[in-house]
Amino acid sequence: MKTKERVPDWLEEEPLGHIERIELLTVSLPFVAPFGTSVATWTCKEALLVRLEDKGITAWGECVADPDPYYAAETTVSAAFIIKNFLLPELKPELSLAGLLRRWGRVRGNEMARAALENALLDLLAKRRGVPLHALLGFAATRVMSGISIGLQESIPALLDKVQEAVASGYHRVKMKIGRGHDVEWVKAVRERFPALALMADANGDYSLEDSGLLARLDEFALTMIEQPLSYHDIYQHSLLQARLKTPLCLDESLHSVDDAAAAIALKSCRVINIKQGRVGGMLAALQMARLCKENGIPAWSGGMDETGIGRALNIQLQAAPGFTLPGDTSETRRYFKEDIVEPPVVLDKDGFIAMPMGPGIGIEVMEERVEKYLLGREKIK
Ligand code: OSB
Ligand code: MG
Repeated sequence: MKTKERVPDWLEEEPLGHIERIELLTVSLPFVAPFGTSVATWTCKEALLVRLEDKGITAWGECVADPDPYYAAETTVSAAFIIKNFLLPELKPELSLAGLLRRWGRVRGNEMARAALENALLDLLAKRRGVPLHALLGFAATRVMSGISIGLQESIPALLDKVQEAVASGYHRVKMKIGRGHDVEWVKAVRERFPALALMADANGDYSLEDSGLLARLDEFALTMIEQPLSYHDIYQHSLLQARLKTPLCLDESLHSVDDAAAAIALKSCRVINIKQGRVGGMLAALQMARLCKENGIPAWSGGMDETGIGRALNIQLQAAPGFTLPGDTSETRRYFKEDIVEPPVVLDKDGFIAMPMGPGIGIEVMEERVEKYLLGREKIK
């Protein structure tokens, strides 16, 4: 199976050049409502941001790690540590981005830390050329599909209200979180009320193979997929489960690289793949993964990590690439934050699509006074 692709010339050839100022910032934005999953309930979005400044250009990256290791092993603090001590020291003006990524090859794991810095550098390169990121990467799109991920709710009526709201907003598909004690009855209630809805469920690894019988009961509800039913570090057991279910499985947190995705495809562990650029090491790795999926007839979609507008903009830019054939977890800003740190907010058009930001780089503007307002800490590296 092919897992490598030729990189664009600019990526190999263009030196990254001098960067005047490099900073790491941590912000915490309150959510409009707590986001509950089988692994944690988050009441705010704490995010590590990478800020680069050079000749009047400001570029940004957002690390998708949470402050805790409940969804993934990396945290905001571990990512800052890795960026400062192992990734930034490799950055030299004469290196191209591809050259830098090769030097990062010694660093194992820590994909979220890499992604934050790689994405900030990509934003800088695109802004220097005055082109949107998707164009720099060789893609074109004017809009992308939308999808919403509804957290675990207090009761089935509360869940039905949330789904109703999402349907009224025009989302192209709805994902509901499930977990032990919040599964068959909850999915059944949503399906009975919304018979034609494109609906899926995300368990965040709450089940084990012994639950195959229970999970098979979900087959009758025509879910487009079940996301990560088994452990966050399993690929193999998912292949055994997939063989027992009619519903397609989708892997999220157990795929950290293109090679992981290749293993999952070869083992038939899933029929769909969730690509989170932040989880797999950045935009370039995400594009390789999308290409692998496309070559193997595996539909892919862009996941989300409740990002601020910076990470959300990256996810939208990414979806201009071929391979992202399913709606992602890309939702309107207002369902996460009363006030975000970027303008303009993400909104759905009358057909439920999200407009591709056409400004240079990630295409949106970071409101620095709001970053200050939600700032937990700021460290100037250079
Ligand atoms: O499993 O996809 C997940 C959010 C945080 C951590 C893990 C997940 C999620 C989501 C929300 O489902 C996606 C979003 O709205 O950004
Ligand atoms: Mg998930």
